[in-house]
Amino acid sequence: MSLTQRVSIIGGGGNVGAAIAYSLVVMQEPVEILLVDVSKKMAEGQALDIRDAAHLSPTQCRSGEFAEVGDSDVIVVTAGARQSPGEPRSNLIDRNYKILKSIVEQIQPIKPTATLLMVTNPVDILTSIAQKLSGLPKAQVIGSGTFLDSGRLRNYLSRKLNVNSQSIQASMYGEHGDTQFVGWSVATIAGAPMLNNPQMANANLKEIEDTIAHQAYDIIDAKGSTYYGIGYHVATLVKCILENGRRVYPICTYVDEYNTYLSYPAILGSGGSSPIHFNLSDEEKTKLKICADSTKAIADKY
Ligand code: 6V0
Repeated sequence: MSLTQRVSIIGGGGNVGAAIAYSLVVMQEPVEILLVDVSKKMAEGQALDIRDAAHLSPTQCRSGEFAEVGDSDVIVVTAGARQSPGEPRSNLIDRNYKILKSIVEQIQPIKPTATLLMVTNPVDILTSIAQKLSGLPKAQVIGSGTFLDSGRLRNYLSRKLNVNSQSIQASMYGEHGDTQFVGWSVATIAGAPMLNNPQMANANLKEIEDTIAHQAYDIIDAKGSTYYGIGYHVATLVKCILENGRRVYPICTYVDEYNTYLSYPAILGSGGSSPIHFNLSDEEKTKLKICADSTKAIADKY
């Protein structure tokens, strides 16, 4: 059966790329997945392994060449170095910029309607750089941003409040990095302000925020890297783009008000993303501005 939509995952020979592909298979997404990697052997191995599962799903998966990528509907980039235990994501910028630049050169021309989805860290800075390198419209270049961190937050609050995480609207803002923060002033349980909930009365908000922001370090300390959580979250974004889902997710999106890419709630569909306005508190707006200024200052150097 020939499928009409294609997702290419560059870095697909690695853990995160393979976890995204596997998640799409489990989600039964009818799409052709192309795994592309500087290590052809790893891409081929992952594709063969995933294909063993994919025959039970409408998803197809194979390894491919850089020259095939530009024609894809969604191009996901997971290629690059990952954090060592204790290392901040920001340390990866020089190494991963070089890799990103060489990738974008190799996949041109990119189909004008494609969405480029960055996952490689530091993801918010590299999303900004990917937009400049690719020449695609700003809306069509996005990053996974704080979608994973926001999932971790909802998961934590769900357990604390004994409410299903689907009924919790709470997000991490700013960057998928050490300065991310919770938008407590706009967090709700099914529309009711979260901080009015009696169970939150004595909660240490800073401690919750720090726990979420540092969760990746705990996983990396224990098992070397994180991939299942990010894999499922990115597959969810890919599915939303392919199906023009128009759902709101906290992702890395271009925010005009701050003149840069930031992790911020945005509507996601086949044309890419557009941020929606949240009336954050003055303190939260200041944190967002600090984050925007530092992300932009670094991205502008490249
Ligand atoms: P990995 O398992 O080492 O895979 C990386 C892959 O990239 C390898 O297969 C490499 O061969 C490949 N690669 C390197 N250079 C190139 C190149 N020039 N062209 C094509 N492929 C190349 O790492 P892992 O998959 O664990 O992590 C990948 C990236 O995702 C890292 O930068 C992580 O920091 C980042 N993550 C981002 C997350 C997020 O929330 N945004 C979460 C987890 C990991």
